[in-house]
Amino acid sequence: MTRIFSGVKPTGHLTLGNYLGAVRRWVEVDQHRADALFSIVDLHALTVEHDPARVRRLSRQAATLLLAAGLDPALCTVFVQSHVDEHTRLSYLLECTATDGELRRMIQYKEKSVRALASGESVRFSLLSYPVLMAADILAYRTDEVPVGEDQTQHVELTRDLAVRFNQRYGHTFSVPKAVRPPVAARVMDLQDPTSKMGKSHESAAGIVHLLDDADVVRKKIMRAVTDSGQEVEYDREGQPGVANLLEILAGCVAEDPAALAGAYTSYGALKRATAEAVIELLRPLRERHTVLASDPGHVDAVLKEGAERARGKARPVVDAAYRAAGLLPAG
Ligand code: AQP
Repeated sequence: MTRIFSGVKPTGHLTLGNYLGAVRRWVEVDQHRADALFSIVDLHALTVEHDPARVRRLSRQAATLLLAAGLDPALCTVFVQSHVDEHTRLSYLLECTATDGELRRMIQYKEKSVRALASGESVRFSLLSYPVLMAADILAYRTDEVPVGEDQTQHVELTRDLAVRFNQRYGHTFSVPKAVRPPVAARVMDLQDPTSKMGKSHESAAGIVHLLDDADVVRKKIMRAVTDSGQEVEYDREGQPGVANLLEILAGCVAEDPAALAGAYTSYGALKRATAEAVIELLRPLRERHTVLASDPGHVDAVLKEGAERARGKARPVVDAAYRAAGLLPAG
């Protein structure tokens, strides 16, 4: 059976980008067709300045949102990364496989280290090494497919390279995974700056739709979205990035083609209104289920505990095999 692994980082409140680019596909497709593991990758949230209490809060909130979105613990495994030690155990072996040069080429490292330095922070070593931990997250489960948004493609490429290199050096140990992207809305852009990705840890929330924003807030953010100087509604990512982003969001919500949708609107205002209402309708059931689940944190904790046990059971034999292959003496 195909094995799938993917995750979300508790660095902020989950966004429409996380949902359209990743989570919706996990819910509607992946958990039904494969042995799927979905993780709150909390260790990755420590690579930049963070408030411990906030990371804890966001981790539980992310888990609650994934269940509210429709991940079903009877069909898939939902767990917190730091509850399964195999991820960090394997990460060290992969640090011994990766090179300094290939990690410094990672786009997210370049962007986030510049941002950290600009705001007077030091750049944590883990920001450089985190793609290796991500590779460990994936390879520990002999994952075949990694459903992610476009921004994570480079990290999955690195994971593939590390798997191939390790297998060549020490014998076949890991499956070589591939990234799988959603057909539309693989990269939802910030509504105020449609040339940059809608990211949950961005400072200004004006261009970001959070999954828990109420209907009025969603409407306001979308009606104030930056559009382009032209008049026509055309799907042109280069020439009209703001309009193209709205068309992709609308297309993602109603499962249609963005270029085909463009012809149905004669003004930016009408496109914004339609997009806002489509997003509100898409998120309504998720928000309602979140309210119910959030009132029962004991249930969410129990799901996470059972998920971690299941994940551990799958990862341990793979990581033990990698340790033996690399020449480490078994503990007995
Ligand atoms: N804007 C986006 N469009 C499409 N997909 C997206 N994803 C994230 N943002 C978009 C996908 O969501 C999944 C979980 O993302 P993540 O939690 O690993 O974090 P990230 O990719 O680093 O995204 P963020 O929200 O921008 O976090 P910060 O701001 O902390 O860096 C992934 O599959 C991702 O591709």
